Amino acid sequence: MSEEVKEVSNYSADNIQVLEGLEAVRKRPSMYIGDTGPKGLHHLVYEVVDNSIDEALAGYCDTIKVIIHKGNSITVEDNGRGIPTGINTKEQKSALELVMTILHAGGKFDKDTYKVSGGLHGVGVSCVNALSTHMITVVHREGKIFTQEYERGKPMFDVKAIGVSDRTGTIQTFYPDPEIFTQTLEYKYDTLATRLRELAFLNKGIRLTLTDERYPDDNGNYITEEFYSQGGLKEFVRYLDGTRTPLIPEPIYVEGNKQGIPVELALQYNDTYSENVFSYVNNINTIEGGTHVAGFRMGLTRTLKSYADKSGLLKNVKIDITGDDFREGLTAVISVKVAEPQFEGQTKTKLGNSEVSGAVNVAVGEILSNYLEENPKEARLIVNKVILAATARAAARKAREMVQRKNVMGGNGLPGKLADCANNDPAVCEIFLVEGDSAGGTAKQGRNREYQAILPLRGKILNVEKAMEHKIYENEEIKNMFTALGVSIGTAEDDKELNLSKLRYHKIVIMTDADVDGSHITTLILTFFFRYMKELVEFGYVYIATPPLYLVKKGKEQEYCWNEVQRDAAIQRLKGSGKEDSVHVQRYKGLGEMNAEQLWETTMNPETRTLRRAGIENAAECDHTFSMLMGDEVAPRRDFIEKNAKYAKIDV
Ligand code: 0RA
Repeated sequence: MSEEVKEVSNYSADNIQVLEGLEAVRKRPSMYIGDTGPKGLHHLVYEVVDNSIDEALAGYCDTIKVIIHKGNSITVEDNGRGIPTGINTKEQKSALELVMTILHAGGKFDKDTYKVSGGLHGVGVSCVNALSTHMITVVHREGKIFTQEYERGKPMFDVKAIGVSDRTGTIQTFYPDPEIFTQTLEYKYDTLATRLRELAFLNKGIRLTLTDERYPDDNGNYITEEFYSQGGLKEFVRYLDGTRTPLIPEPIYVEGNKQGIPVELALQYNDTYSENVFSYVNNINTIEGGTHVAGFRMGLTRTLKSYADKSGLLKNVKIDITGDDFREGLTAVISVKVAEPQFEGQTKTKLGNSEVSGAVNVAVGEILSNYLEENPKEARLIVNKVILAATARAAARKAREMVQRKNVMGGNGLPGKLADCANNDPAVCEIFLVEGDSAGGTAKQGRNREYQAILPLRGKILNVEKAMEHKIYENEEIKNMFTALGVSIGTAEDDKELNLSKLRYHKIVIMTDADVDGSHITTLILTFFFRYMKELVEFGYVYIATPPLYLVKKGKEQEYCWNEVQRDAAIQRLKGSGKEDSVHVQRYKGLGEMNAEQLWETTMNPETRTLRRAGIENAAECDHTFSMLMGDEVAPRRDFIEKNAKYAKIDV
């Protein structure tokens, strides 16, 4: 939260200027909800849900329903006590009206509630009200139904009773304002579902449902899902690991209050080599980590090290074991609730409160040392895994040094397969990673060689989810990618930091066939970037090309189509009054079926192409997806590909 927001709230505490408060939100919405793009739009929902979560955490609510209506308005309904509707004597207004029309009003009417939820910006429901053309609040409370409605944050009438009720709860419906959300008003089901699923894991026992009324099926039924977790973070860890093979039967789990700080954490080791530690403070994903993560690492290293020493398992081990080695193949989630969190860092998602470190350190130490004492068989599995990690690390360092050395050689060290571009300003340069030599050839002919480079990749690239680190640095295609991109990795023991200062292209475009094999290869390459060059994805350098699926032709007229709807429309258009059989439809099975000119025109020319940018919207969900796509089980992968097939009529 920025300082300025705080000022507004302190100011309004003793001198409430309702309209001015909400006008400020409308004037500078990004200051309150981050941005006015899709992120900010979805943030409105989280803001309202957070209030209901708070009511649930206070112990008064166990069900929260979210509905996406036709036209992209949203309803959030809970079965809590209902926002108080009585008249606040000081302001001579209904408490409900104050909550809905004053920045940060929520907490002031209920000082006893330990407010632990609250989204990243934690600005309250009045902001949602300010940024909606219309908002309707309905409260069931004290045997009655109360309501009030608003237009762009301004009450349309005083709070009024409109009926009797035998339940309690709050129902909020809002219509995001197109004057504010100019980019899009469209809610993404999956985005909301992912956040509600996450909230369910983080707040066990709360039932969250999502219903989408926009696209009923043929029988008029809506898509609806319920998110509920009894096991909390233990189930979250299981979910994240998806189809990875666990090392010990059950995640190690602890929930408790340490030094006055509620700490919940779960951890499991699996048969991969990557570390996946996710952390939350007050239900907010702390992407940049912070004191709670530091405490976790200290506690883990300290406890495992001392157990390993004591148990004699390290007797014949000559190499040093580092902190990293204790976290290879580790999946963990840490969730703490902090009364006054200090968020630092670039994205304000790094916890700064020093007192939290000790609390988590103690919590993980206690649970882990008990576990190791009571489960010697599992303890041995874990320690042996750590020793293996330390051994492999030595090999990996050697392999990394090889890649590094090759990079240092400069210009002539570039891979032979790379058709480089003439320009050497990374900001304008693009590299296409193309599946197969033949498509690579077409792309070389079709490209603009001034600023477009082509790197053909041979067949399936290594599945980095399943390979040990040194194998990855020894893989030919991967080495080629590192050298072509000009990216290197630190070779110091504990420094695997990516060096992007010599990155040679600011657009890295994955270009594969529009079929199942192609999307699998895209996923493999994305997995590699996600695991080994995450920053490239985070900085938005990675793109996916979208080659067309069809060419519809009649005489000299022709249209490219990317899906069946476009194809059928094109057929209709070209058919015109003429005979249908004069229209010819070609289905592109792969990039290789296009000639150089066609590939340029449809897929590579910046004027006409569509690139999809790869992004990490939600790191935890991303991890789950990758583990599932790259894991051993075939069925979930097939389901996912079928569900997400960008290309209809995919041949699975
Ligand atoms: C303050 C006091 C009380 C309830 C709430 C806030 C409340 C707020 C929201 C927002 C969404 N759902 C909510 N449910 C409850 C109740 C005080 C009392 O009844 O004694």
